[in-house]
Amino acid sequence: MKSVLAALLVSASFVAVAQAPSVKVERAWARSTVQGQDSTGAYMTLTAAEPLTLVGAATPAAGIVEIHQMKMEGDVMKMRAVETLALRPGAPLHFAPNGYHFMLMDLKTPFRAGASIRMTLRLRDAKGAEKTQDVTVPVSFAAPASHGH
Ligand SMILES: [Cu+2]
Repeated sequence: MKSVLAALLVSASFVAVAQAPSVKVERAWARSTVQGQDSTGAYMTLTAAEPLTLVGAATPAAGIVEIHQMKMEGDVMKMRAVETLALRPGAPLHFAPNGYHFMLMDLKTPFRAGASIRMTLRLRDAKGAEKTQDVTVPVSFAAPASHGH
């Protein structure tokens, strides 16, 4: 009886996770690399349905993933690491080459255009519970065609 209940609980939580992606992920892409290059950037637009904090990301394709921000300081463009990023419900957060981006370092394989990598986003909800979300990120030389610009 106990094991049946446990099995029911496990399948119920599995269904809940599968049905409720924490964040809508759009326009994900990672920049292809040239020979000898051991870091690159990954970009996407994240829209949360509830207040969430992005606390990190990981991918089997890279040893290190950091959240970075490009910012003008005076007349110099600087890149710095950001520990966490708040996602406000319904407000898209854009990761792009000239702003926030995922910095993928210690790459395990070349990033070839046309391939894709898997990334896992680590998120924390308002109650402090951590969850993860898997994202498939296509690799390309440049951002995918935009919407009507
Ligand atoms: Cu960076």
